[in-house]
Amino acid sequence: MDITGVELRRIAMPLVAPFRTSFGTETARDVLLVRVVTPDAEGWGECVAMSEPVYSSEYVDGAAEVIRRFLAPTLMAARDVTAERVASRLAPVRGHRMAKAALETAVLDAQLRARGESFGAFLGAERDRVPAGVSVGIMDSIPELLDAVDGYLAEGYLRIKLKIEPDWDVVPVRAVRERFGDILLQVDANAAYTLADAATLARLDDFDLLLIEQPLAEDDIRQHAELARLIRTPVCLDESIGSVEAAADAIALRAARVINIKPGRVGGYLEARRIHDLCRANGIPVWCGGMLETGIGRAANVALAALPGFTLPGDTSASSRYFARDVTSPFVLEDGHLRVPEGAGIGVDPLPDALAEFTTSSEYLAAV
Ligand code: SMG
Ligand code: MG
Repeated sequence: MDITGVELRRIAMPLVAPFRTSFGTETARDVLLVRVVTPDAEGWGECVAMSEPVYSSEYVDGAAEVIRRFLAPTLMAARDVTAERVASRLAPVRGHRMAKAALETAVLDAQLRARGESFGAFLGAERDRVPAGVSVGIMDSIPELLDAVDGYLAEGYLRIKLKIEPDWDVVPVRAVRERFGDILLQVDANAAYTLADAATLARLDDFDLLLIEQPLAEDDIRQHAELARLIRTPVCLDESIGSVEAAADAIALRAARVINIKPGRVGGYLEARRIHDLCRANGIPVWCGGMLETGIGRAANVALAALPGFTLPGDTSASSRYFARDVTSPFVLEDGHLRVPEGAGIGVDPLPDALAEFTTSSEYLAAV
């Protein structure tokens, strides 16, 4: 495939409610969409970077700039681009995995659309629907939190994840466990603690959590191993796992008993599948994370989550969890599950009206 152009489209999507984590509050999702144009087909990728570098070091303006200046020109200068060769072509540029993932996903989408194959079939999906979990932000009060969880359970979500931070941990977890009984429950700290907090985190052992996600800083793999020896709740890594190598280290060091796979964080769906394969071979359960994706990113995530090693429900929620209107036809809960798209490529198309409504800027980079 030769790439004749790359469109960078910025959209601003209002959230149905503010989403608060240990690192900040989101009220709108500022998304960079990448459209790759080839003579045979077009493909879409969604960059998961946030507006500010607070989840990880990447951020939307930076991702757009590295694609514009370095990544897209490199790919457009190459002949016979395939998704399988994108990572090695882009390897001279260090880091910027979310930017690279968006571009690689768009290339893969174009490649699969051209040959009429779905993401699920390509990746090795073994299910036609996946169980949906939901991530519940930090709230101002316990009654508000209980109302939110109650609403999500009524909608049919099969697993609840509570965002935690120091002073919003044991009390909300206890309240949710006492009120809702035997639900699948887990927590995510987004790196808000240190090893000095081990005694507090050990108090969560009483609540039969599926896992605690990323309690410590991104670089602290060894300290996560140390923490894992001090608490009974299984430690799951998110931010720390940027590659299959990092996943192998975390498993070998016993720093993670569970891994959250986010294709954007690891450089794309091909690396995500490698991590899945590694974890499966090592008996490590994985689940698909979320970055408040629009239907474009969500479609590909749902396909990935249908692989056999994804044995825990993911943060693969319905479109309505975040958006009153999505840019594709919405993902909806059916009996607590989302249906894996079957069409070619990601299997969904942006709706021109919705795209136009949310677009804040667009630029087209043409091959020279
Ligand atoms: O897409 O449902 C989603 C978001 C799930 O909690 C979620 N993501 O650390 O796992 C995580 C966070 C990162 C984004 S928070 C703004
Ligand atoms: Mg997380």
